[in-house]
Amino acid sequence: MSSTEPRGPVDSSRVPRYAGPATFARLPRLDEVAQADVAVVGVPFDSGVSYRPGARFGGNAVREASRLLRPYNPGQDAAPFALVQVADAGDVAANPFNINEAVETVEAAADALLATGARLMTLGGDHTIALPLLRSVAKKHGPVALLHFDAHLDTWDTYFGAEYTHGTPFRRAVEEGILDTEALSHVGTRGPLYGKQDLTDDEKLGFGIVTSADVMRRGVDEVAQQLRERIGDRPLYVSVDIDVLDPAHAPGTGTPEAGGLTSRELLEILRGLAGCHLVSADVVEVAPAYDHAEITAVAASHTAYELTTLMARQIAASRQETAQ
Ligand SMILES: [Mn+2]
Repeated sequence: MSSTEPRGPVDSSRVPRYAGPATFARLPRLDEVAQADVAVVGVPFDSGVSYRPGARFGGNAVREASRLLRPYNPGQDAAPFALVQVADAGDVAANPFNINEAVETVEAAADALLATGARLMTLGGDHTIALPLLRSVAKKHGPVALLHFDAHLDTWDTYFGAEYTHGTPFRRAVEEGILDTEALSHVGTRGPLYGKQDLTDDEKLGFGIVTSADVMRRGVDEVAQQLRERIGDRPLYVSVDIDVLDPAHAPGTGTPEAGGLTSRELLEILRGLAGCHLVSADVVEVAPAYDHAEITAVAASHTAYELTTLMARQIAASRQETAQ
């Protein structure tokens, strides 16, 4: 094997999938490869939650569930770990007692990983961490398009006077000018709000909303097509709060809402984003203490797999273009 060939997952025909260390998809660690094109990084931080805590354990639960992933993705007709080097970058050590310091730590860690040329596939952690991740990505790419899968808007102003919480990252991001306000979408939104003003405020920030009911009525292909048109060729960040899924598909999360997407709908919409310039992504809010039979962690691991595949395909395609 030449040094330029990606090092893939542990061979499951030799070592059973339940054996050995639980890196994401049984891939090598970042320190075992020369360079990674996609770095899977955990952020075990949940001090920004407003209801049930526990997402600090999400990243490792997703890694454990990701043992079941196989190297070929038929949904996208691609073998992502053969196309590019994907590696597990371990966890960011964020201060659980100081949110502002944790936000700075996550931003610095993301800066360091992006500087190596890798794109980030981040496993949360609560949704607070999307803000420092977006800051870092915007330093590299300028303001990015955002596709935000979530039951909630996460554009509230403050909670108990705190500006950095898991319900506020995207308001802060718009205020900081790190999002391209021509291409902001929430998908899967539902559930009761504090008032109609929440929706008006969100619209003023520039967001379009595809509700959970819209997905049901229009279908995944039409929704994906509309999202692709809105995103165009802009650099895109995708943030997936696992509570976008119905509690039947993701019980292990901090702020569940009835009437959500099925995991099949979410995965299919993501596959429909092929061709977009996905520069980094996160999957957050997996709280394993409320999970059953790894339902949520399995859904999250497949979500991260689809996102990783999208990045791998896009990187490989742009390399082929450059080579020609
Ligand atoms: Mn959220």
